Amino acid sequence: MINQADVDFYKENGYLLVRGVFSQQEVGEMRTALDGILNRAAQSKFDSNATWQGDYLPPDQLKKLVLKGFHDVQYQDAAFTRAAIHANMAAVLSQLIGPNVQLHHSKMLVKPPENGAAFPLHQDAPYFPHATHSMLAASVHLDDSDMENGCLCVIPGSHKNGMMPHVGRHYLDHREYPITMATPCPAQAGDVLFFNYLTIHGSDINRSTRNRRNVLFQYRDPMDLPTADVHVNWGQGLMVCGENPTYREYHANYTLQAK
Ligand SMILES: O=C(O)CCC(=O)C(=O)O
Repeated sequence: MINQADVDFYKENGYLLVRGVFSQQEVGEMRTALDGILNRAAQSKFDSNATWQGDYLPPDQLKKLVLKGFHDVQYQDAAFTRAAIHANMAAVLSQLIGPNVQLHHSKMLVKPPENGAAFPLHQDAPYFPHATHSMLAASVHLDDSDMENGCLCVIPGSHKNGMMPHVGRHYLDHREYPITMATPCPAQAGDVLFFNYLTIHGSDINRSTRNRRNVLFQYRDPMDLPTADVHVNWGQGLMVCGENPTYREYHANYTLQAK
């Protein structure tokens, strides 16, 4: 899927867009699976709007925004289990992370038309810091995305600067790091944007009449251990066949123990 020049690009820039990782048929299956999760969540007590709160937008604008941001989609539908371990994904991951790759968690990021939520620029590392920074996100595009419908944007090379102070662990100071300073990464359905968890990234509001549906998988080298007892999730509960008939949240109850 990728060559040494791509690996070098990732190392230098902290991100890599890989085209056509998933076929249009596979994208279709994931869209259907995602609709199923949205429907089951809507009928449960766990339905919610996951739009990031904060001072990065005026309150009247922020309150109109919607994000369906449910976690661990592989617990809900086996289409995402297949995606998480897809041969093309594995081929890229083993070149970017190494021969051993472990799923840390996943989430769906559905920005509905016209009022789909924004993500102010941030790193993912403060949410789940690890010792050797092997962690990366693989954001699978289920729709064509561009600046109009809030595509992902990155600051190339920013992963080299280590972990930075975030406002309440959420995002960087938006006055110093406006979304406009990042490089847009437009992509097509089936493409995957890989970016290191230290790479500064974010996305703008979906102002278009189109959906912007992404599913993001976080992976790491299993030898890269967490340095804080946060977001601990060893990947238990994978759906291997069929669907989870009721929408329910699952949380691992692990604590870190020093040996
Ligand atoms: O999908 C997006 O637009 C951004 C998602 C993101 O930055 C995150 O979940 O950390």
